[in-house]
Amino acid sequence: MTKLFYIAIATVVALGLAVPAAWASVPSVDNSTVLWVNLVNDTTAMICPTGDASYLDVTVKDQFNAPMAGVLVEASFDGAEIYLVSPVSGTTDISGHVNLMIYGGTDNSAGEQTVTSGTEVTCLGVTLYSNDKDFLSPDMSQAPGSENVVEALDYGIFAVDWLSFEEGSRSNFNRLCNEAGGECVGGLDYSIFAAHWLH
Ligand SMILES: [Ca+2]
Ligand SMILES: [Ca+2]
Repeated sequence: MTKLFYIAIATVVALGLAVPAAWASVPSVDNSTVLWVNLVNDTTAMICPTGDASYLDVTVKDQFNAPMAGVLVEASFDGAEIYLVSPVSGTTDISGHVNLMIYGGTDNSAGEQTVTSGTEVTCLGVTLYSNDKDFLSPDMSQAPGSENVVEALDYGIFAVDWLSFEEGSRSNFNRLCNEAGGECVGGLDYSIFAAHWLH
């Protein structure tokens, strides 16, 4: 009887130690997905202070391919020219899903070319996604009075770039050229800028 008792205790202890380790749920890079939505093209994202442009669609699953609900997901940007209104983060729903809206603009005062930044998405210390993109924004000026709002100073930059032939221009919002006479910043880009006016 005593021997059986010790065997039982030993079994419980062994299981007690092994079970939590085996069942601990951690985000799996292979089973999770991070997708850009509303990109301008494959290499270019657009951000706006009101968050109505490109965003990240994230689904977190663990090593057993089970959705991880209620976990914090964060996105960070290493480009010095990215000006966020607020941290980009969110908590997953019961399906392990969260949309990370990006509220922010860029500082394009250094030159006409657009800015490039790395994007990293993490959950519970696990990096789910890491990649570079070119970032466009109608909020191109972060000068005093223009921080994270699309207003006159941003329009001033757009006006300087108007009818530019520079394909990589900060004001080439649709990433298309040859709109009329071969220029890259034209009426369609103005329409996009106007749609974000005072955002
Ligand atoms: Ca601005
Ligand atoms: Ca264009």
